[in-house]
Amino acid sequence: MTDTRATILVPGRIHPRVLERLQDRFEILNVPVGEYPDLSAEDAARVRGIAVSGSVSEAWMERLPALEIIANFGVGYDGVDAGAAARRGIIVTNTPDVLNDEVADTTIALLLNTLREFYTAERYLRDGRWVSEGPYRLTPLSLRGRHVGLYGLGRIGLEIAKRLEPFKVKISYHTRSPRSGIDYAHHDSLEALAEAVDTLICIVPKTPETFKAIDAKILKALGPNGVLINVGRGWSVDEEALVAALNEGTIAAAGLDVFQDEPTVPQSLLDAPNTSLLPHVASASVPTRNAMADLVADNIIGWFDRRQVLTPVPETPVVGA
Ligand code: A2R
Repeated sequence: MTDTRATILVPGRIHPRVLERLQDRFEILNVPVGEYPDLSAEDAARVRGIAVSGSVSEAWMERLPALEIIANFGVGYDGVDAGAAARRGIIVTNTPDVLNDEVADTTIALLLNTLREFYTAERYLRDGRWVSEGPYRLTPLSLRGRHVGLYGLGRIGLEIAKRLEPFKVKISYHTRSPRSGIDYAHHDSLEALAEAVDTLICIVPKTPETFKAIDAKILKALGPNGVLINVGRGWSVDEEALVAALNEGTIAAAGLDVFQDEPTVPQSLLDAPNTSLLPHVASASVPTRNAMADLVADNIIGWFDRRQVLTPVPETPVVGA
């Protein structure tokens, strides 16, 4: 069945390619982000899909009685109340896999930059200090001899681990269940992992269980040579504890691409020593964001053309029955 003129709601902004792909086939309604959709009852009754890069609460679902699918731009779909959607028989899709390589590449770059201070060294050169003051300082930190722990070894975590192998570091991980067919040492708890390693990479989703999971205790366990890299969600790190750990030398350095309250980064974190801070750019290249946009569009088109989606989230009801 082809169902070409279904109405798709877009709250706030989304990658332009999503709109380009959808606008010929669907009626697009763009509304501001807010507590409830800013729509007449008549328009609300026509909405059958949402394409979103942000959040969709149950309050939105309640006001959209014909809603069938929410297509989320991003692998992390914590902004969408997927449990509520499932209860209402609404499908939720995300954009897994197409960003694994980009995020893994960025993670390695962030790790190396945090250890070897390339950004600061380049600034030194550009400021003319190489000429006036001589060579840039030897970096106290190096990847040599490190033991890297992955908190999360899913689609992205595994790509990070594979990239780490040729760097000749030791690799271990913590997940709730050990991943089959993997030789890296599994630790039953995050604390045990942090005790065992000196470099911790966070790549877990935002869930109630992962809230501020990396706290003062974990940072202490990581130790004075410890380096924290976060490319998952800012939610998983207690930023106050991290600032204290950096200032007090409880750990050596941190590289962060994600923050608790984006785009605001606390001044205390900006002022803390030995950090490399990026504005949530891990997947932010033109090719990768285009692939993510295509997957959002393909999920919506697949649903209205064939009642099939490519990448439903695990909470979503079984489709096509
Ligand atoms: O725990 P497991 O066995 O389900 O392993 C998953 C792990 N994980 C956790 N590990 C320890 N404690 C938890 N409470 C916990 N919750 C989840 O995180 C699995 O190894 C990994 C998630 O893998 P995927 O679902 O394949 O996600 P993907 O595509 O790697 O992306 C991870 C996150 C996204 O949710 C965004 O927030 C961010 O990266 O871009």
